[in-house]
Amino acid sequence: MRKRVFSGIQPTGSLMIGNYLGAMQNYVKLQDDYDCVYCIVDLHAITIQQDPKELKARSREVTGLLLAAGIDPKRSILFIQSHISAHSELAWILNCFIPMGWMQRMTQFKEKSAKHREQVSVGLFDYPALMAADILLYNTDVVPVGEDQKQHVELARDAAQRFNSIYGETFVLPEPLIPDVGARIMGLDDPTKKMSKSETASGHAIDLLDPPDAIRAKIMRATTDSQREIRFDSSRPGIFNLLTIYHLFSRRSQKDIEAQFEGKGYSDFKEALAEVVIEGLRPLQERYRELTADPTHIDSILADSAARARPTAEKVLAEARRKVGLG
Ligand code: ATP
Ligand code: LTN
Repeated sequence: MRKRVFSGIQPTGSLMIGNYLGAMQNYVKLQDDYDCVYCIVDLHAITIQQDPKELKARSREVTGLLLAAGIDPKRSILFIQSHISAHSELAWILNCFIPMGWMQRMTQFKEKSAKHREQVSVGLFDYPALMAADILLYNTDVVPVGEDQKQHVELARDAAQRFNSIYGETFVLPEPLIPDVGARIMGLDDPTKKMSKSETASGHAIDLLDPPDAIRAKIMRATTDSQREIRFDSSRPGIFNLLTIYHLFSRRSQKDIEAQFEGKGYSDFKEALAEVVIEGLRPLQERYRELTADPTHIDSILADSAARARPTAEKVLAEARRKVGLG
């Protein structure tokens, strides 16, 4: 039997190259060797207030982009979290086993609550319990994510272990899978901050559906430093981040890239980077346009996938309910 992969992505904004390089590329590759389940986590998205129409449209857009990137709905499952109510129900049960102290250590909550000070919901604090439910419902072995989600996957594992030690073997213990390079792409406008799709500053992220001119403009304006050499030097976060993006899109070695730009200026490098990103995204953008030409296509894939995911989720939930003594 193949091992199980599960991952989730929030419909909170336009998917951008950080999501692509940190997570989506791994989602696609893993399909060859694992049984994969990918989820558009709209229940996580509402931990921060969303416009209802936009949330629904974004969920379809994210689905279309995952398909365009190479998720194959015949081999893998791709569904919307709120279509399977077991996620909310198991999250409640896990809530009752996760100590407050574990949640209080979550760095994403600290960062997001500082940013959205006026509307920090209980849901935002509790976000890792819902994420643990997502993962544990599908007997997940491996969770491909960017660096920022490692702590949450570890919490899911700890929650599973705690439940199992009280009630006996119930949940499979998951492991995070984080790429060696590209796990933390930084903002173009501020290379000390993680690139994030919900950040609205116009020069911050390259969206997967950005037209070539927008990509060029954003890269040409990207923050670098006042030095000259084009080298992979992690103490120079701006140029290091741009070089990492070049490396991942061009699939060329770091040594080759440094040799190519030896003696050249930042603007030559940025022009070349823009072309590599434009060409790298072109096939995905074309497939996205084809896929979305028929507006019913995506909804039918989502309905079919949810129907395939539901039996596993319901079985695991029933087992957890029984162990706890519910019903
Ligand atoms: P938001 O800004 O709404 O929190 P996000 O951009 O962080 O969203 P998520 O939906 O939370 O995106 O994450 C989807 C996947 O992309 C996760 O696996 C996450 O770790 C990964 N990811 C997000 N940002 C980056 C980044 N800058 N570099 C690498 N991977 C990233
Ligand atoms: N919290 C994650 C999204 C997410 C997820 C998951 C990732 C929700 N449930 C389960 C992996 C497994 C994020 O913000 N990227």
